[in-house]
Amino acid sequence: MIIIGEKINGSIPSVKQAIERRDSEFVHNLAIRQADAGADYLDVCAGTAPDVEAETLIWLMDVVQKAVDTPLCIDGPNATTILQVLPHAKHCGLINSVSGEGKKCEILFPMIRETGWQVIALTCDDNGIPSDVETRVDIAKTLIEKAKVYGINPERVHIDPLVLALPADNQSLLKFVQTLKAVKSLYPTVKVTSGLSNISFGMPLRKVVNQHFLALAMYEGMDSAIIDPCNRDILTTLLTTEALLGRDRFCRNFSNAYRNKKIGPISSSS
Ligand code: THG
Repeated sequence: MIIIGEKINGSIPSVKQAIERRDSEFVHNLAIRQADAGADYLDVCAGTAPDVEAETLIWLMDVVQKAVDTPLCIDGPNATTILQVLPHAKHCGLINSVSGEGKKCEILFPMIRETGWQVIALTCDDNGIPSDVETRVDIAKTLIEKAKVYGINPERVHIDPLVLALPADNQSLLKFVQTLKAVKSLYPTVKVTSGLSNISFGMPLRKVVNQHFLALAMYEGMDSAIIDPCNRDILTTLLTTEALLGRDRFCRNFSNAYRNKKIGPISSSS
């Protein structure tokens, strides 16, 4: 499972404050903690007004890259901003994101043609976020084909089917799974990703719902997820599910994480 650490995001109040104060120690610690917890990529999202987004992202990227060698996942709503900050990345990472909206693909794809950059592609377009599977798969198809035109192979694309909140759409997980399966049957090497928090919006016990979403989505073939790897419960679900799916030989990761007190209930001994 490819882990994208979500914690360096200006929409989280403590991070917003750290950004405003240019508190590099706070961001540095978030980077170290997520990398130690096993993050493969670190999401960086400024969450500021567009006019200061690029300079904020560049500051975040510099702080993170001084702290760890983990590649970045550059998260922002604005394709031209992402384009502007890309040269500040030490390693090729993930672009978060393109979609069928406006000219995002046309702005970003030419720049990552012959590079190792990967890209998250959201299944929405100028008509918004579709709630049906068919339109999502159509948009995914369009985005993957567009990427191919620029020499970006499907394995460099992570499709994010944009999960809706379960109270708003009772079939939300099922539609996510159907989209995943349809996209993968068309493009076996494409990756499917998701954030965890949308599914539980408006529900009690959000973290429990998120954990179960993660386990089910992993079982159905989700390749990467945007999560808080420092959250003990989430990491417990993730490593348990990996072991159950036969992806952890001798359950070594699971056992090591337990021995190092990274997973499991805080007070229990079994
Ligand atoms: N898809 C894509 N990108 C995304 C999302 C997505 N980027 C933003 C978001 N969704 C994923 N990032 C976050 C970041 C923080 C939180 C939720 C999603 C959050 N954090 C709490 C905190 O840190 O205080 C709690 C974290 C926890 O302990 O679980 O809520 O869907 N492509």
